Amino acid sequence: MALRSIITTKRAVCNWSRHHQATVVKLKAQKLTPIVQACFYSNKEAVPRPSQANSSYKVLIVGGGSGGNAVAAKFASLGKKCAVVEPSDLHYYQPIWTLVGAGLKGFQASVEPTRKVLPNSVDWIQDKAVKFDPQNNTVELGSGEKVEYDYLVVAMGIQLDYDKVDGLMEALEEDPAVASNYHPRWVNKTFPAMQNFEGGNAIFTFPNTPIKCAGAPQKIMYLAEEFFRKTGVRDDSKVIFNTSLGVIFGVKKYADALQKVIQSRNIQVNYRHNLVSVDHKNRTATFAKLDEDNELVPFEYNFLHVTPPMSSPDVLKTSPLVNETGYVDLNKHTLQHTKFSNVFGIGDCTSLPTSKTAAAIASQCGIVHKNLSAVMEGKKATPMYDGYTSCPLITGSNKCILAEFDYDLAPLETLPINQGVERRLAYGMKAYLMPEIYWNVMMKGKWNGPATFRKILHLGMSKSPKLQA
Ligand code: FAD
Ligand code: UQ1
Repeated sequence: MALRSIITTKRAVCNWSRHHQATVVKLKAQKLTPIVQACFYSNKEAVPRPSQANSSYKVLIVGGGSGGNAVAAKFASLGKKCAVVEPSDLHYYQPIWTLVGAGLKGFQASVEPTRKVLPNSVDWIQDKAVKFDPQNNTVELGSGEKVEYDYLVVAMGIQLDYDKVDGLMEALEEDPAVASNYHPRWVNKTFPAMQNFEGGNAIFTFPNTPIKCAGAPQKIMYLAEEFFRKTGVRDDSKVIFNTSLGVIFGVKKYADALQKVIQSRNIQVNYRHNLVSVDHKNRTATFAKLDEDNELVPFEYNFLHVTPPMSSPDVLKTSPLVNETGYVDLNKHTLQHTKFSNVFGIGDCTSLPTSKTAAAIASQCGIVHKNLSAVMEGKKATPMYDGYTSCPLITGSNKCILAEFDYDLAPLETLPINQGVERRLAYGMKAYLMPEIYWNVMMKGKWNGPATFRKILHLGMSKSPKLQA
C-alpha cells in the first residue's frame, strides 16, 4: 500500500523531479510478474495490459488524452472488447495550464495518473502506435505487436514542434526568462519568470501553424500584464504580442472586444511576425515578417513566452489516414473517416476546421459515440457536428470573455447574456466549474458539451444548424 501511494499520489507529480522518480519506481513495478504487479494497483483502476502478440479488439482507441479517454468512457460497457493505446502514465487537463503559468493554480490541479482516469473495464495498452494499416485494420505498436480492430478511433492530439525554432530548446533549458505554458515542464517556469521580471520587453508569441487553444498565447499575456502592474514594473516595461496571424482572434465579435482590452492595457501587437530563432545568451528573439519576404527582425527580451509551432503527430503524417495537411481526414459533420468507414477521429489530430479545444472535444465525443454505434449496427452515420468550440479568453485574474462559436465563426453562446464582454462569471466558470466538469463528468463519458443548457437557457430559441453529410 505504502509503495502504491508513493507511485501514484498527486503530490509526487506536483514536483517535476519527484515526478520522474515516481515514474521510475512504477516502471520497475511493471517489470514484476503480473501477480506482484496487481498488488500495486487497486482493482477499480485501469492496469496496463501485459504485452501479447497480435490481439484483437472491437473498438481500438489510439491516444488516451481528453478525446480518447472521453470516447473510451462512452464505450466502457464493451469491457475488454475495447482498448486504449496510450504510452503516458499521466493524464493532463491542459486547459488549466494558463492559470498554472500565471501562478493562479498549482500544477497538481492539472494531472492525474492515467490508470485512474481511464475506465477500468477497458484494456489499457501502455505503448505507442507506430504504424497504421487501415486496409488490414491493424495498428502496430512500439513493441512490434500488431493489434487488430473492427473499429478505430484516432485521438492522438497535436505534436509540439519546439525543435523547429532555432535555439528554443536550449533557451527553455537554460534561460529562466523563457517559458511556455504548452508543455508540462515549461509551464512551471512561467510564473517564476514573471516574478523575476524587472521591466524591459515582455514578449508573447503565436506560431505560423495550427495550434491547440488559439486563445492561450494571449491569455497568459493579459495575466502577466496584470501581474506586472501589481508588482510595480509595468511602467518600465513593454508588453508585446508577436503573432503570425493577421488578426487578434478569428471571430469578429470577440476580436473587437479583445482590441479594446489591448488598447486600454497599452499592449503592442505586431501582426504577421513569426518566431524563427532564440539566442538566449544575448536575450534576443528573431521574428520573420511574413508579409515582407520573411525579413528578419530581432527583439531583445527580458521575458519570453513561446507558443511553439505544432503539427500532426509524425506517425499520422506518413499514414494513409490523413489529408494533404497531415491531419486525420474526417467528414466534418459525422466525424467518420472520408475513406475508411470503420475509422473515426476526435480532437486535435483531426482535419475538422474548427478551433482545437477540449470544449470542442466534449461536443465531438457524443457524436463519435452515436455515429460509431450506428455504423456498428450497419446503419449510416448522421451529420450532427456544427463545429462547436469554445475559448475562455481570460483577460485578468477575475475577468474572462467566454468565446463560443461554430464552423461559420458565428457566436453560439450558452448564457443568455452577451458573452463578448469581460465577466467575472465567465472567469469563475473557467477556473472552478470547467475542471470539475472535466474530471468528474467528461472523463466519465457524460459531458457532451453545453448544447442542452444553451437550448434551455435560450428558451429553445438558439439556432439548430442544418448539416449536410
Ligand atoms: P491530448 O489531450 O493532447 O491527448 C493526446 C494523447 O495521445 C496523449 O495522451 C498522448 O500521449 C497520446 N499519443 C500521442 N502520440 C501517440 C502515439 N503514437 N500512440 C498512442 N498515443 C499517442 N481547451 C479548452 O477547451 N479550453 C481552454 O481554455 C484550453 N486552454 C488550453 C491552454 C493550454 C496552455 C493548452 C496547452 C491547451 C488548452 N486547451 C484548451 C486545449 C485542450 O487542452 C486540447 O485541445 C485537448 O486536450 C486536446 O485533446 P486530444 O485528446 O485531442 O489531445
Ligand atoms: C466545455 O464544455 C469544456 O469542456 C469541459 C471546456 O473545457 C475545458 C471549456 O473550457 C468550456 C468553455 C466548455 C463549454 C461549456 C460551457 C458551460 C460554456
